[in-house]
Parts: sequence; structure tokens; C-alpha cells
Amino acid sequence: MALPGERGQEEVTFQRGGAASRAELRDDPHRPQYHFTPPRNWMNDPNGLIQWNGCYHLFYQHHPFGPLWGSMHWGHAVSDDLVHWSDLPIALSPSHGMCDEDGVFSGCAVDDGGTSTIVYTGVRRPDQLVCLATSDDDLTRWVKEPANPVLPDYPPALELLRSDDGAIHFRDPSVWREGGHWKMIVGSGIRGVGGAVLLYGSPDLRRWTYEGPLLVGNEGSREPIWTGSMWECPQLFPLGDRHVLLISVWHDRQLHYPAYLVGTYSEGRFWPQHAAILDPGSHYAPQTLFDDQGRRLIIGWLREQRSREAQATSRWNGAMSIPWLLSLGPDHLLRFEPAPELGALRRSHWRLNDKPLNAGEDLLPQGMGGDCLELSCEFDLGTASVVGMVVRRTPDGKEETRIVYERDRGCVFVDRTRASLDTRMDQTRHETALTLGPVEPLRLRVFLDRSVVELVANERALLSERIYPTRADASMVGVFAVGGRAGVRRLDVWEMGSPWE
Ligand code: DQQ
Repeated sequence: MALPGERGQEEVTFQRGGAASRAELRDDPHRPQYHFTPPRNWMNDPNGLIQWNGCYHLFYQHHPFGPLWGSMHWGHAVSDDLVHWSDLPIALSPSHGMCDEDGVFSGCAVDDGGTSTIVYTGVRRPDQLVCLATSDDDLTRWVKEPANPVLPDYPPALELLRSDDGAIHFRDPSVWREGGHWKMIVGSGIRGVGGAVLLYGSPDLRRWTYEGPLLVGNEGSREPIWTGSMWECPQLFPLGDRHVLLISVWHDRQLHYPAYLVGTYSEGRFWPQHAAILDPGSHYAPQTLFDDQGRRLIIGWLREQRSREAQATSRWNGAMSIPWLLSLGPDHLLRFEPAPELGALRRSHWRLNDKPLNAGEDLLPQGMGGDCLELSCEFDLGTASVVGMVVRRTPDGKEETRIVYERDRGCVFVDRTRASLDTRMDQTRHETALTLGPVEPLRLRVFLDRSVVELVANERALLSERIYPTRADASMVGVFAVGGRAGVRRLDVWEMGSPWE
């Protein structure tokens, strides 16, 4: 048997077991069904999102030998509709004695004149350097470039942030074609200054020239948002009449949140005009894809929010967000719409129209509910100070999760204080700002998938959280108002099928 981390027998066996693992884990009450999860064991960042011969390829950071973060490989799945996925063999594994022997970290995939090419982070402590791999067989078998690392050094005259063990924070290359050349950005941080995105140029993906920082943050500033000391998984892309720079904020060994800046890109620099947190909840390290329908899609990693002990004894870890379509609103901030392909999973449907909501009362329609649902609700705020939805509620109310809009404070959050009788799960409240116009109704769209609550409010406030109810009867749903009368204009609830069945 091959050693863990080597490409060999163990890995092949693992891949053959993919369908069996999925079947075996299907009844785990916390394992999401229509949010992508690994066949088993650990998964984190989406990597190398690419459409190839009409199919969507999702690679992901993966530890194939355990449920916690460990030796990083690239897992791989393919789909022709972003909803039904098939597992493919592991695409990349660390190579003993090579510049990625300690891990194949995040990166991207591009079409190099017909050759599919992965640009990834090869880790050999303390180095994190840019490496390449190519495929000539529909993205299944990958061959590493003999000259790896193709970017063998760091930019001169910059004091890059190092971690306590000396590792240099320089990772997650993202590459695009521009003016007949390749451009690449790499996530980093400048010691004592803040997160940084460093820009390179190349004629052939193999010879890179440093062109300067695309943008450097200020870790001491909280305006308009705090962006910490290091930026992971950067991506720059055009949207509407601007460019968007996506980053994931890392600071002091903690993963904070994905954030984005909207501005202009010229002369090798990014000039930010607006900035916001993309999702303050469990979402991290998202990546986008521009598809053949001209859509900019985003998918991120939804982290577990249960105790480390619960994670260590689980046989899988991590889920992907649903694919969201991105656009830019008139305020130059992002708008999020669920990929319409998800509609293929809708099963039974319930609807309520024009129902008054009395202050302090929950409206819990009998017979409506489940643990894999899509919910869409439009509220009239009336005189209420708070309105929201309840999901995963037991008939006796001992477990329930509340999605709350607080009008005065202009925010949405998921109240998880009673989400589970198991109090070891994380109950931190993450708020996302939402100020409604004077006559604007509140519109909530929620994608509930066992332990995932992923939502968008009024197409502009994104929030995902994880919940771990203990009771099988935690399936009721409802709506509520506090502090005054409100109304439900329309509530739609769909039971969602599993794409794996
Ligand atoms: N995860 C990868 C890194 C990246 C981080 C390692 C973000 O490449 O910076 O698994 O979650």
C-alpha cells in the first residue's frame, strides 16, 4: 500500500470507494444533501473552478485520509448542471521530495491554448511557491511541470508576513489572460502593514515577472471594513462597469471572512471605491467562474461550526455553498441570485399568501417543513421592529433556529442559541447589514440543507451558518413578527431532493 500523501494504491482504492462512502454517509443527519460535500473526510477551499467541454469542474482542498485539515490534495468533481456532481480521481497529491511535499494548496485552472493547466501553491516548509500541472485527458490525469516551482522566489524588497514556524505567507495564485499575456495575483501580507495582493506577468505561465503590489491593505484600519494582516485566495474579475477584488481575510492564525472591494483596475493597480464583507458567517475562500452563458458564478467553502471533537469523530467535514450568480447593484455592491439550475431539485411545494403576523406570535403552518428545503418569503414590515423565519423547530420548541431581521439596527442574523440541544456547537452571532428603503419589503431566500442555513436577504446580504439539531423531529418551519404587526405577502417552501439519488 502506498504511503498517505503518495499517489498510489490507497488513493485509487479511495476513489473507487467514493460512491460507497456517499451511500454510507447519506443518513448522517448533519450531512448536507444538495450542498456539495466530499465523498468522505476533510474538504476546504474550492479550487480551479473551470468549465471544460461544457462541463463544470470543481476541484477542492482535500485531506483524503482524515476528517480534519491535514495533508492537502486536490479533490475533484464534475457536473454538467452545477447541481448533480460525479466524483473523479484525486487530481493532485503532494510529491515526496518535491516542492509540494508538504501540501498542494489552493490555486486556479486555466485553458492555455487548449491545454488545461492548474496553477497551484506547492508547499515545502517554510516555502509556499507557485507550481503548474497540465492534463491532456479531459482533466482527469494531471502531470506536474518538471520545472516546478515555476515561481521559485518571492518579490524582492518586500517584507512578507511569516507565521510563527517561519512559513512565508505567499499563496493561492489566480491567473487570467490579458492583452496577449498572462497575469497572476498571489495572496500575501506585508509585515506590520496589512494584507497584500501581488501582481505578476508571464508570456507562457512558466516565466513570471513581478509587476508590483496590486493592492496593499492597512491592518490598523476598520474603515470601511477591517481586512487583517494577510489575504488568502485573491481573485480579480470584471463585473458590470467595474472590477471586483475578492479576498479572504486571515489574521493571527484565524480565518475571518471573505470580503470584496469594487473599483477600477488600471496600470497594474487596483483602485478600490467600495468594500464589504461578502458573508460574515461560515463562508470562506470563495472562488468565481465565468461560464459560457456569460454568468459570473461564485462558490465558497462553508466551514463546520461544531466542536473540534465532533469534527474529529465525523467521517466527513466541510460543504460548498450553492452556486450564486453575481451582479453589481446601483450602489456598486454585489447582488446574489441562486443559480437557477437548483430549481431542478424542487419537489413538494407549499404556499401561503397574505397572512397577518401578530406581534409575538409564531405562525407555524401544519404539515409544512423538512430538513432540506428552499424557502422564499416576502414580508410587509408593518409596525414590527423584528420579523423573521423559524426553521428546524421541534414541535415543543426545544430546538429551533431563527433567521432574524432587526429593523432599527438594519441587520440580519441567524439566532442559533436554541439550534441544538448539544451546546458544544458554535452559537456565535454573525450579523450582515441590511437597510431597507422606506417602502421596500423584506425578501428572504433560504437554502436549508440539514446542517446548512444559507440565505440572501433582498438579493444583497449574504449569510451562511451551520446548525446541528439533535432531534429528528426538528423539521417545522414558520414566520414571526415582534414589537408590532407585520404580514407575509407570500411564502413559498419547496422540499429539495438529493442530487445523489
Ligand atoms: N486554504 C489553503 C490555502 C489557503 C487556505 C490550504 C484558505 O492555500 O490560503 O488548505 O482556506
